[in-house]
Amino acid sequence: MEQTLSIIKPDAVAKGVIGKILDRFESNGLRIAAMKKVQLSRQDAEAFYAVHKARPFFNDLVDFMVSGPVVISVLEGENAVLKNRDLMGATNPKEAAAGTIRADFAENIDANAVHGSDSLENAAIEIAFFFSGREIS
Ligand code: IDP
Ligand code: MG
Repeated sequence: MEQTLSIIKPDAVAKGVIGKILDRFESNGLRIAAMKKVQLSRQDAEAFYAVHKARPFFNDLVDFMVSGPVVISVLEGENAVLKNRDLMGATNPKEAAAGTIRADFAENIDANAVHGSDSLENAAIEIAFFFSGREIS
């Protein structure tokens, strides 16, 4: 059993597709072990995406992530990290495979509907960033 961190980004929350995206997880063997809807502060977003600090898109990414509320969840299941990445599709929705969350719900690489941890190691770091142990069950 693995756990991974998912964020439904501001574009998807604003579109009203929280339920449709959560259904993709639950219908594909990923259990929701924790969940909350949050308005991130700039400080939160900068710290969460610190690995991308040197990238040219960092400021746009932070602006976007604080542009509205997000839904953050811990997903649990077999191969949860990779399974979530498969369900999400490619970073650029234009390259995302048919039937993936990004192909179905995202507009462009800036507003691409979801975040998912990219490794088991980063999943543990990202889960601890947003949730205390007693919030996960
Ligand atoms: P991921 O979300 O698929 O793991 P990362 O490379 O970790 O993709 O990038 C984090 C986020 O930064 C992406 O989801 C996307 O919103 C944004 N991003 C990545 N590359 C670009 C880019 O080339 N232009 C604009 N935004 C980007
Ligand atoms: Mg990433």
